[in-house]
Amino acid sequence: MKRTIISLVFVALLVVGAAGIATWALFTDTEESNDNQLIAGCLDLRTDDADGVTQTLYATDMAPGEPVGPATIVLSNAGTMNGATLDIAFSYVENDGGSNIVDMTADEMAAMIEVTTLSYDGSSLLGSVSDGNTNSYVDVQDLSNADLSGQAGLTTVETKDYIIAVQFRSVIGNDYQADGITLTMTFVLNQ
Ligand SMILES: [Ca+2]
Ligand SMILES: [Ca+2]
Ligand SMILES: [Ca+2]
Repeated sequence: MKRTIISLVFVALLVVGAAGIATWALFTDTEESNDNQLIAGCLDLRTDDADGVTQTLYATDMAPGEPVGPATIVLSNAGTMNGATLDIAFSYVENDGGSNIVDMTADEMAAMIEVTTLSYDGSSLLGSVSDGNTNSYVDVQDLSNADLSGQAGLTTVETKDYIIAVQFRSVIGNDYQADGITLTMTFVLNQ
């Protein structure tokens, strides 16, 4: 319910001064505001217009040199408040296939998956990822150590494309057969 109460207050002041006696009559208009609601706005980050997407990149039986992607995720903000910044983070866990004679670690496998495209809102992020494992190319292991926080945010009306493509390195030993990882990409929208 929304109410507005208006009251008229008659004020009479009697001022006695050296110059004599003056009488002041003033009307004051007071309005009251009721039912004030203070409800926090919200940020609601969406990936492809949903709360989370799975299997953006999916490849089994990857062969040396095989590209995967590019895959696009459309990021949007379905909340009521604009988001000032967006953080992007990566993590992975081991997810090996069967008949794995030599078990390479998740880190070793991630280092063999080169990131060939990584862009947000039309700008490449590859330059922001350092080659931490010094193998001379940007790979998924590097992504997991990269600080990609503080990207431009999302207002409630805009969408921005996030694009990623990877490629299994073409020169890779047989020990990597049947090894695998599951990569998780996390997007956080901040006020
Ligand atoms: Ca493994
Ligand atoms: Ca690297
Ligand atoms: Ca193996």
